[in-house]
Amino acid sequence: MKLTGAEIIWECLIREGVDVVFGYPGGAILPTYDAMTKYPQIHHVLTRHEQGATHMADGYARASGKVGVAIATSGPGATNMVTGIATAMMDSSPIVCITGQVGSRALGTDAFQETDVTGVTLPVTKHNYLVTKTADIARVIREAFYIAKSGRPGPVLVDITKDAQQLTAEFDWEAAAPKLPGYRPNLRALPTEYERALELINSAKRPVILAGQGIKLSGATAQVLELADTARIPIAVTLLGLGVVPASSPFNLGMMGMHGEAWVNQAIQQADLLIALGMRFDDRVTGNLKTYAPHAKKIHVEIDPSEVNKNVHVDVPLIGDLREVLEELLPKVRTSDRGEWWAKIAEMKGDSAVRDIQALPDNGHLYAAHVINDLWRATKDRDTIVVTDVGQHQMWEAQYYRHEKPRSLITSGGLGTMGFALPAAIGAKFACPEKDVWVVVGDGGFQMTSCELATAEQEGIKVNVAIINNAFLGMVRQWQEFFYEKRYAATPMTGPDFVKLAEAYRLNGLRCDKRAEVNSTVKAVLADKRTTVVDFVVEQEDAVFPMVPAGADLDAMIRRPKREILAESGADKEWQMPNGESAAVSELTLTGGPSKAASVPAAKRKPAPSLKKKSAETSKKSSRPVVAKATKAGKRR
Ligand SMILES: Cc1ncc(C[n+]2csc(CCOP(=O)(O)OP(=O)(O)O)c2C)c(N)n1
Repeated sequence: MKLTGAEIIWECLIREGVDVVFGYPGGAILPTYDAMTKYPQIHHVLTRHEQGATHMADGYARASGKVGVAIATSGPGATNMVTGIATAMMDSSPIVCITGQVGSRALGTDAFQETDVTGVTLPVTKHNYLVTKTADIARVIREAFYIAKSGRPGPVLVDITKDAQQLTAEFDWEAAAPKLPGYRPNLRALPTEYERALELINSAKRPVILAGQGIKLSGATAQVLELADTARIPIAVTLLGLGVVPASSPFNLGMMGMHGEAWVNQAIQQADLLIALGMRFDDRVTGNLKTYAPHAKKIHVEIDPSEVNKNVHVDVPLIGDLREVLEELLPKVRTSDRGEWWAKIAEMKGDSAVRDIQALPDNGHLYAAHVINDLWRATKDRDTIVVTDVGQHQMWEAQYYRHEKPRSLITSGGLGTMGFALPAAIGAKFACPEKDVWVVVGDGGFQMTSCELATAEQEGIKVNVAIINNAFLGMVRQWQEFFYEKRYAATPMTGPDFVKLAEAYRLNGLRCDKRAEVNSTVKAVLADKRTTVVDFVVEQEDAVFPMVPAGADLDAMIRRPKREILAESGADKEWQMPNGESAAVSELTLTGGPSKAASVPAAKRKPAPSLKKKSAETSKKSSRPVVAKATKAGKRR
């Protein structure tokens, strides 16, 4: 059957099982948009920005496990996609991006809206194609889907010239089967490697499983839990691995790394064996590589051979699909109780409880951690996906929202892309319309892609947006507080009245600045059929604890001082120096955490003088603490 290139694109998408695409039209992709009208079985979501389209495709892919599709025009349309593509690449998310390109004769002439998009995206795609011939389109799209979802998933970009979309060619789906002789996504470990791994697992005294998102990607949750249960091995989880084993599992220690639990990092540093499952020893996870897990042998189970020995030297690599590897290992893993090791871990855990901000009684101030914890309580019995943005709120979400299921947390872990959350959540909602989708986002990141509220409204879908509004680029402010003597350069940030913003998009907006009202606010959000934006007005200068300073030893953490917790609750003022601190760090530890100045309830916050007038013009409810310029924290109010 002879079809135009544009028609072939849609025919291929239908055969790949695509039911929704996210995109934005323009000249070079116009033939494809024109042909779209003949294919109503695929729903097209018009985004407000091409970055939004890629994040939506990414969110769709992460929530469903299927390939997400984004479409854009040439030049600026395609370059706007780059951040979303890089985000998907870093987190192994399977998306296919289709971009229009100028006509093949105009290639290389600096034609209107011409950009060498395959060149631009080469380092941030798993693979990419420039297609100039109609007859190649079907094969390339089939290959793109195959590459995106096989082995270690990732983004593939297909750039198609306008004439290739317009001209016709024979469409034969069967004949277009992928031909990729050099691509071998299904490598297998050698039998000797299995034997060495078993020897190490069976003889270890202090083993720790490092659980990454590869467990989710290969669907190996049951096998990991069986390994932990059989050999009584504690599990430490990466940020992207949250949910791959239930938070409530007795084997799940919690999150590792820069903002991981203190005892988890301590356990890793004391381990004699690390069994790394589908994770890549990212620098946020290891801290100082020279001192990382110094006593531990390392087994690395990984589908992508290029990850093995990349950051950390491993003793036994097991290349292959995680579930298959574990199924091979499990029958030969010896049962063991490892009582001493568990006793040691329990001891390390005890110290952390008194530092938890949850130990603070409700003093009328709203702390972000409380918002997340209360949000978790209010939503835990519903089928919920939380999509976070990047910053402090992301880490508090990771610490206080207890994920029980794989794919219940979607977050930009590798690239750390602000602006990811709202569009990714819209994509997730398309993937899982039956689930509640919550966005947990900072006031900074929300403002990067808040235009996608219009997409939610136009599509009539419901996502729930919890803005953790601290009137700062909080995580950067925290680094400035800790490492730049509180010089808050370019981090105080005002925003619009978020309630009115939501209303301007014909959506629902709420504000909450009291802990006691978080629960009722969440209930009100769930009761409303529309997308709802909640402006949670929180303490401005709280910090995420613990924190491993970048490049420091994994167990040299800045901890939330006990004394603050104890002082706030009226108890003793005793506190402890953190482990392995430098003089600077001990100073930071003393000053870190919610300062007196930061403890002013939101309602009593005063705007800085120069912004007073402007602020007074807004409604009383919407007035936000504003900071005119970088000043020392204590002098701002
Ligand atoms: C696109 C992008 N630009 C800059 C950064 C650097 N960055 C990381 S966290 C952060 C602050 C985030 O502030 P906000 O969104 O308000 O969240 P909070 O940390 O206050 O929770 C910034 C600027 C980033 N991660 N992504």
